[in-house]
Amino acid sequence: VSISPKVAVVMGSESDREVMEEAARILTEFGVPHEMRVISAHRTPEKAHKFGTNAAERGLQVIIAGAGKAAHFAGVLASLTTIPVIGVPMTTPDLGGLDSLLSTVQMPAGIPVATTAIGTAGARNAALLSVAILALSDEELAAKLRGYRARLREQAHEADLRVRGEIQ
Ligand code: RP5
Repeated sequence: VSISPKVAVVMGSESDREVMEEAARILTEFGVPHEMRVISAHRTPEKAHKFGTNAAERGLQVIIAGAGKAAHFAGVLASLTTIPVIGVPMTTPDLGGLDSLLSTVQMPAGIPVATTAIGTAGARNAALLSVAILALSDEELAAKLRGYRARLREQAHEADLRVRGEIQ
C-alpha cells in the first residue's frame, strides 16, 4: 500500500537534484511521506500547471520548490494552489545564487513564497519548515522536532567543550 505524499520536493532541473535530496533526506528522517519531481515552469509549463492545480486534491500539504537562475518556479506553483510553497534558491555558477534568491523571494504581495537560504542550507531548512507546518496538527511529529533541536543544542554544547579543551 503506497502512502500518499504530504510534502512534494520539486525542482526545475535534474542539476538541482543533489541539493534537493538534502530536503528529502530530512523528510525521510522525520518519517514524512514525500515525493520528488523534476518539473519546470519554462521547460514543462503544462506539467507545472497540472501539478500546482492538483496539489491540494492529491493531499499534499506543503510544496518545496527548488530552482536556479530566473527562478520563477516556486512563484508559479504558488499561483496555482493555496497550500504553502517554500522556495529554495539554487546556487548558480554565474551569479552565485543571488539571481535565484531574488527571483524566488521577491514575490509581489498576494502570492507568498516562503524563501529559504541559497543551496544546501536552504534545502535542509525547507524540509524542517515543512515538518514544523505539519507538526502544528501532529503531536508525534512536534515531539520529533523538539528532539531534533535538543540534539543540535547538545552538539553545539559539545563543540564548545571541545574548543575549550575540556573534552577530546
Ligand atoms: C533552472 O535552471 C533549474 O532549476 C536549474 O537550477 C537551472 C539550470 O538548469 P539546467 O540548465 O542545469 O538544467 O530552471
